[in-house]
Amino acid sequence: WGDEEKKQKLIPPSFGSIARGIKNNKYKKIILMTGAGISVAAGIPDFRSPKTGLYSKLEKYDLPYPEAIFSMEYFKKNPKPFFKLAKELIPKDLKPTPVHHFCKLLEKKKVLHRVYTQNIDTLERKANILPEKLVEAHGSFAYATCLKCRYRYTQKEIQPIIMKGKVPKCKKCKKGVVKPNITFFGENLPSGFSLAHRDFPKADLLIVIGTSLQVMPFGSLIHHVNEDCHRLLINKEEVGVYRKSIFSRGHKGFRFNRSDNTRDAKKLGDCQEIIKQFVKLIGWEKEFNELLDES
Ligand code: CNA
Repeated sequence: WGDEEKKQKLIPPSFGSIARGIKNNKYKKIILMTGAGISVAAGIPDFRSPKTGLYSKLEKYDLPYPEAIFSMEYFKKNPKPFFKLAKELIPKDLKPTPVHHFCKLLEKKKVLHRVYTQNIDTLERKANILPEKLVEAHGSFAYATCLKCRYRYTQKEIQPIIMKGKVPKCKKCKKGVVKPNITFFGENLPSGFSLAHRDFPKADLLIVIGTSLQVMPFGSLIHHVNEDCHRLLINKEEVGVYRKSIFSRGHKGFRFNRSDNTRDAKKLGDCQEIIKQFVKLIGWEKEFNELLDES
């Protein structure tokens, strides 16, 4: 490298430089990691936002501890609290948000390597993201399974029962509770998640949007891209910065405030507004607005 090139390599990217990079076709394999924050604008509360997040309202479910609502052990004893919450989480006629449409636009532009979402609300499907471009890392409400005989149901079949406030029971074996295929604590992640080991080292840009990165192993995926892969965080608050308890084993998290940062950028605020700014900087407004109009 010449001196100028070396110097440029060391300057960390910014929101603007990443937008320019997308515009100029610098990034060809973009991975998105998304979380509940991207669906708040669709009317689905996230978990951890103070006051509005579901975790701040769990008293009404009368649980021994907050995580019990997604614990397999507890669900087998008492599935009622989960289904009460599911009523709030299931998208009825909810529409994908601008961030979901941005994911689709990256796919249309052939620069999307994959979307890894923790969301279970199926809004990526509603935004028509191709199934092969999507990993629903914590499962989704799209299907449900009887815990006794494993008979599979579609969302359409069980949603009306959940919306009536009832616990869905299996029509086939007449014994089992039918549980939506979302991943609870104590369950294995869907097989698609294993793609991450091959996918992340190939990425040249990682965009993380609307997640606290607190749920593992999902949150740890930010470490699986190569050292020269740029990483952009779009979130209401700073997350994924080094905390000993979370990122042990020498991981440094995002390096926003560190002198050795050569690859991390952040833009804090409402992700829907930020994505609109981003699209404008990239120069994709026309196609983006078409996607918004179609939905
Ligand atoms: P979380 O822990 O609740 O974190 C959400 C993050 O998004 C927080 O850092 C917020 O500050 C941020 N945020 C909230 N609103 C906005 C906004 N408008 N703009 C920018 N940032 C915002 O949720 P995670 O996804 O990190 O946690 C993982 C859990 C949440 C997964 O297992 C999900 O299944 C589960 N979940 C999913 C949904 C859904 O499918 N829509 C809803 C609630 C919880």
